[in-house]
Amino acid sequence: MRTRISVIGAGMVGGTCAQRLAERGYADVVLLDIVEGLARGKALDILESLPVVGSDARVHGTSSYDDVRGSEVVVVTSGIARKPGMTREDLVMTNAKVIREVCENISRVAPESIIVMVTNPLDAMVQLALHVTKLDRTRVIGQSGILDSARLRTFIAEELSVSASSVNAYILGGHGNTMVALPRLSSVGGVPLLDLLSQERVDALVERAVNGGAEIVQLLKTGSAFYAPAAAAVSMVDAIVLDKREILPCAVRLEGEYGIDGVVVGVPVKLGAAGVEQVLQLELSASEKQALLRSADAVRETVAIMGL
Ligand code: NAI
Ligand code: 2OP
Repeated sequence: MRTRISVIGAGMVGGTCAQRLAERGYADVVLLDIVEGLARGKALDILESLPVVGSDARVHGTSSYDDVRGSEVVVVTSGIARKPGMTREDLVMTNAKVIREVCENISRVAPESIIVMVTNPLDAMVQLALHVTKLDRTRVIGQSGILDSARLRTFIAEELSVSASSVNAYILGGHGNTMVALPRLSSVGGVPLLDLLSQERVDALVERAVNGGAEIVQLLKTGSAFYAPAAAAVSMVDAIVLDKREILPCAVRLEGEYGIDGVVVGVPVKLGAAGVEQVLQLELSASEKQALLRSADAVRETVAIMGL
């Protein structure tokens, strides 16, 4: 039987995830939305693109969770996105209702799956998904740090006029204004970033990355970023389905690591066929550790709004 990956929510992020996954060709893709025509229409459009790009994946649009049955990975993108002036936290009550319903359905039809959460506010939604599905923390993982770090890598690469693939940069913490950039541990071609750029320039690039989502919301006006978020979520699916054991910054519930217990925040993990196979513990400075603790507190506050 071919591997099946389901994407819940056929909006901008979900549709783009489905397209990227289908083009890879390593699995069949189910795209589900409450708006049935939307999922079926996008799935059919993606399917008709595959002879051109040379993929034999099957792509199916649906509103029925029966089609999600047996999925190895389920990517959850359903819910509302930010409009100008909104924070990710403004989405909490509306999206909590959606995520509860979606996770109950995933538990019913695909209890063995690994869930990659994308819906915002990301860390709180991962925490809710863990609560509803009762799955182990290794199997419910959120996408945040890959995107945030990719934004920082992009800006560093532009500034230094080098390939972004030569730039290593990490952003950890919650996917909100308290996210924690680690310039001290960032490098370009193995050279420490702070040897190449002044602290002032680095601070400016970090600030742009932290506000990267809002910058795009301001430009688009009617929604939020989707190309880079979809690329980031699909890289997590790659790591799981292809058992890559890749070290990626992902949102995971910490159980004492970094002095944080019972809260979901972004940290580097080893991602493979079993989901999170290891939580890596970086040696943080006192101020970096403080910033991570502050970020965890901000996630705790958002989770408290849901009464968990
Ligand atoms: P969108 O509005 O384009 O798509 C959301 C889709 O979810 C819609 O098609 C809607 O019909 C569907 N939906 C709503 N309730 C549903 C339900 N109960 N069951 C199934 N489908 C349902 O929004 P977009 O741009 O795709 O963003 C989706 C979410 O992802 C938002 O919460 C956004 O904030 C978040 N996001 C998170 C990122 C991250 O890095 N973690 C990055 C980008 C977006
Ligand atoms: C972003 O960072 C909206 O969370 C989304 O673009």
